[in-house]
Amino acid sequence: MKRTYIKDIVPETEVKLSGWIERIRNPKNMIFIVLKDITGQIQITIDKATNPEMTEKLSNVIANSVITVTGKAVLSEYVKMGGIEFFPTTLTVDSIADALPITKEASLDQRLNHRWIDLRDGNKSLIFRVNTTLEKGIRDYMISTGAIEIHTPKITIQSSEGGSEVFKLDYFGQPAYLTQSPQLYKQMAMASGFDKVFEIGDYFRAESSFTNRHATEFIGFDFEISHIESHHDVMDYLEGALRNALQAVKDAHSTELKETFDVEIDIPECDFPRIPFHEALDIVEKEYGYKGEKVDFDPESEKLICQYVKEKYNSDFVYITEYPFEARAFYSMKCEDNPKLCKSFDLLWKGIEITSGAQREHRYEVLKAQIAEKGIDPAIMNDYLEFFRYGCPTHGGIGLGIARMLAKLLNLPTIKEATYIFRGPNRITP
Ligand code: AMO
Repeated sequence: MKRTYIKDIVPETEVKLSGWIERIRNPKNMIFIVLKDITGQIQITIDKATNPEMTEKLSNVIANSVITVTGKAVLSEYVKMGGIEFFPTTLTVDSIADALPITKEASLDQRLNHRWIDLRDGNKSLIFRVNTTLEKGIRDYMISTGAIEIHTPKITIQSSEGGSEVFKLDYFGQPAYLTQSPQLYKQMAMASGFDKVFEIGDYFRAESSFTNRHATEFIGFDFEISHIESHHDVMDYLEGALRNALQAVKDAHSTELKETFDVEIDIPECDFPRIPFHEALDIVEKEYGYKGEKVDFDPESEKLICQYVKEKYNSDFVYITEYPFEARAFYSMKCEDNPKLCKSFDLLWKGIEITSGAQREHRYEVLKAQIAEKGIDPAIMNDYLEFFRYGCPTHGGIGLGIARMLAKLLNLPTIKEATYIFRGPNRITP
C-alpha cells in the first residue's frame, strides 16, 4: 500500500501513514501517540488488551522514533486534533530514537551543532519551503524574460572580487581558489552572446566575520544582461524579479507566514527609490547626525538611510548608486562625468544590503587599465581579459545573498537561521 500524508486522510478509509512520534503516552490500558509528518499531526489510539503485539513493539519506543501504521481514522468528538483518531491494524517501528541531545531552550550554537534535530522543530521546514518559492519566483521571472540558467565552475585560478578573502586549494600541485562569486564566468556568457543569464549557486568567502549577515559559504542569485544603456537597466530588471518572487511567496504562503512568524508580505507599491551614494551620505549626516565612511556604506548608514526612505517614500527597498570606484571591484564601469565614481549600486532592504550590482567595463583596454589601477597582477587576469578581445556587448548584472533576503523576509535574527547548514569561520560541521 502507498503511503498517505496526514492531511489527505479520509475517515473510514484504509490508509498507510509514516511519520515521527511527537508524543507517546503509555498508561495502563491504552497507548496514545501523536504522529507527525510534514503535513500535520494525528492521534493514534491502541487498545493494549486487543493488540498485545503492537504493545510489545512499542514498549521501549520514545518520542522522535519513526513508525509506519496501517488502519483507519474515525471521527471522534473527544479528539481535538482534527476531530479524528486513528486505530492501527498493523504497526512497524522504523527507527527507535535515543533521548534528544538538545531541548527547545538550547542556544543557537547548540542547535546548529545538531542542526538536523533543530530543523525538525515545528515551523523550521516552512523557512525552506518559502526559500523554495522565493527561488522559484526569481527563476520563473528570469525564464519568462528569456534568460538562460547557467552553472559556473566553483574552482578557479583567479579571484573575482579581489582581496584576501579567498579559500586557496591545491589543484593537483597548482594553486587554485574557490570562487567568491560567479562574476567572471557570467560575464563570459555575455561575450558568448547569451544575452541574459542567471545562476543560483554557491559563493565562498574566507571572511573572518562574526555577524548576523556573514557566512563563509552561501547561496547567491546572480544575473548578467547585455546591450544595456546603463546600470539603471540592471536595476529595472532586478526590480521585476524581486516583485515576482515576493508575489510568489505571498500567493503560496501568506496564511502560514502570518500564523507562524506574524509576517505579512508587502509587494512594493512604488518604484524602488535610487539615491546616489554621496547624496545618501549627506542625508544620513543631515537627518541623523551620523558621519559614515566616505568611500563605502557602513551598517549604521545602511540602517539610517533605510529608515529615511521608509519615512519619506514608504519604501522598504532603496538603491544606493554611483559608489566611489575606490570601494568597488575592478570590473565596475566608471562614470563618464566623474571617473572617481562608478556605475555600481547596492540594493538595501529593511536596513541591510542584500544586493550589489553594476554596469561592467567591457572595453578591453580600459578594463586592463582598471585591473592595473587596483594593483592586481594582470598576468592572473589574462584568461578573463581574453573574454573582451573578440567582441563583447555592454553589460551589467547583480549578485544577491539569498539567506540575507530570506532572513529579512521572515524577520529572523540572523542568516544562520535562514541557511540550511551554516558555514562560518568557526563552524564547519555538521
Ligand atoms: P558582493 O560581494 O556584494 O558582490 O556580494 C553580493 C551579495 O552577496 C551577499 N553576501 C554575503 N552573504 C552572506 N555572507 C557573506 N559573507 C556575504 N558577502 C556577500 C550580499 C551581497 O549583496 N560580483 C558581485 C555582484 C555583482 O556585481 O554582480 C559580488 O559578489 O547580499
